[in-house]
Amino acid sequence: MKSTRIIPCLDVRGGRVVKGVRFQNLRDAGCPVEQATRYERDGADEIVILDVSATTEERATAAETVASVRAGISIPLTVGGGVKSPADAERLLGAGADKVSVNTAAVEDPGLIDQLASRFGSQCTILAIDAARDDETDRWVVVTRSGTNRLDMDAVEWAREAERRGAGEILLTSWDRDGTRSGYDLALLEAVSSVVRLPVIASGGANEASHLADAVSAGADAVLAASIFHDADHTVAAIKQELAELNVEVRL
Ligand code: 0VR
Repeated sequence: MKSTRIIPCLDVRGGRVVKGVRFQNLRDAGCPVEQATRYERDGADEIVILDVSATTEERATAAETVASVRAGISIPLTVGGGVKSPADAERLLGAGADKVSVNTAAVEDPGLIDQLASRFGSQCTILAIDAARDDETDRWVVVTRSGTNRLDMDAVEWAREAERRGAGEILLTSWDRDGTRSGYDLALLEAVSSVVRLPVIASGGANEASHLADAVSAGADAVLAASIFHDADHTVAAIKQELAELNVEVRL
């Protein structure tokens, strides 16, 4: 049985790690290189860097941050945030990213997924979906632009379209759960992982090992977390040990 990947996420702005709740009230959460090297040492399987810069000057340092994190770790590195074109992806892959995630730009131009997959391969092409629960219509809708733009677009259908277009993985973030430490949106994970064959990375809401185990039971192939690792409440090693005790297959 394939082991579940534990993936710390560094939301980065202006060269610093930041963390908020539902993508708002971002506070400083340290140095990306220090965090990434510590996570690798503690047993992280992959690292995701998400450039959540709001302005162009904040974004300017993104490729430098990727290169400096790359120099410090050897585990797979995925980078996303503001990727709008194959040229953007090429710059990040050139700076040392193994995979690139696209979110808002792919919603606005779904053909970007096909272009990235055909140019760099599906294994480099991650579609990030930020999804918000819409109880009125009993579905999850896609949100973009860091959650400020709520679309009349079914998140489950979007995941299926991304698979058809050649995405290699789905990074599925619950906007409702992001930063709340209330657990992943398990119904969302089940809804998406039951209709795509792609690996699904659970994201948003993790607070303890049982949340990560629940996400795996709901169909996640990998679990991403930011808050719990940045605030050092839990080390990656301790979380992996607890997951093993919960009979979740992890690389120890
Ligand atoms: P927690 O583990 O709950 O902290 O969240 C993990 C994951 O959801 C976040 O690190 C990441 O997806 C948040 N994303 C965005 C953002 C953060 C700030 C601004 C924008 C965005 O657009 O995804």
